[in-house]
Amino acid sequence: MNHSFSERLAARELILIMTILGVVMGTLGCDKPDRGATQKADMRNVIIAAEIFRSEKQTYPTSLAELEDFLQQDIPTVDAWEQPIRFEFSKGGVKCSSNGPDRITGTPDDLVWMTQDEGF
Ligand SMILES: [Ca+2]
Repeated sequence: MNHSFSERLAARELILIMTILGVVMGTLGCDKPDRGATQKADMRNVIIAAEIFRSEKQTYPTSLAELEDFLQQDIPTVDAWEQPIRFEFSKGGVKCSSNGPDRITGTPDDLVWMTQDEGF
């Protein structure tokens, strides 16, 4: 699927606006979402970024470094509970997961986000 330059630009601008709003709201303390909501938003943004990467390059990123280079910014690798976020990259998609509030893998509170073309 090819997107016009303006569509790609609009998607990038949307991510930039979402990021700026998150930083501003966090800095001002005017929004104190629970850790789970913040974590879900962060992981969703990684998946959105992976989809934009694919729309431009016709393939998913194959590493965190490749996605960070594309975004020209670092991606958080620790979740809201200070545990490592797991990233899985394949030609068929990207998946990121967190152990959730209990910090234990494979329990019902785990958070998982993945691209539409799972490929796992
Ligand atoms: Ca868990």
